[in-house]
Amino acid sequence: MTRFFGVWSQLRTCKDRPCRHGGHCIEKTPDLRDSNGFRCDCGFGFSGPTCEMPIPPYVPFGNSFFKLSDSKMMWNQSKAACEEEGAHLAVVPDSATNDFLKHLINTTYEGFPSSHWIGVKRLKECNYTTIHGFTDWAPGQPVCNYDCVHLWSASNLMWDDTDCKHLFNYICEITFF
Ligand SMILES: [Ca+2]
Repeated sequence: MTRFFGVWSQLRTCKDRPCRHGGHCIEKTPDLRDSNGFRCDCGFGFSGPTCEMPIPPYVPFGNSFFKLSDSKMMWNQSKAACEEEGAHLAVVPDSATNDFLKHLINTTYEGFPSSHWIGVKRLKECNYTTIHGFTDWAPGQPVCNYDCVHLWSASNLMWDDTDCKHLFNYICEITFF
C-alpha cells in the first residue's frame, strides 16, 4: 500500500506486469490524473491503459492491413480517428487495392454498401492527392468543387469528390514496410 495524494491506494508499477496482450510497460512518475506508476505501449491490435481492449480487426491485403469503421464521421475526424490508433486513412495506389476495398465493403454490408472516406483530398483546382496517378472516378466526377473523396455508395463505390463535412464511414490502413 502506498500513501498517495492523501488517499491510500495500491500503486501499480511495471513489476506488477500490468500490460496485457504483449504490451510493453514503461515506468513513469505517477501524477494526479493517473496514479499508476506505469504506462503501456500496446502491441498491434490492442489499446487502452493496460492494452485490455482489442481494436476491431484489420484485414490484410498486400503490404497493408485495412479496417472499415463502425461509425460515421466527417473527413477530418475520420483521419484523426485512424491516426489515433497508429493508422491512416486508406490510400488507394492501384486497381487491385481499389477492387479489394470495394469487395470488403460489399461483403461487409451484404450488397448494400455505405459510402466510405478514403485518404484522397484535393490540393487545388482539380488536383487530388492520388498515388501513382491511380483514380476510379464515378462517371461525371470529379466536379472539382469539393475537397474530400469517398467511395460512393450510389455509384458502385467509385470515387466522388464531395463536402468534407458529410458523415460517412471510413477506411483505416496500417502499412508495414
Ligand atoms: Ca462530386
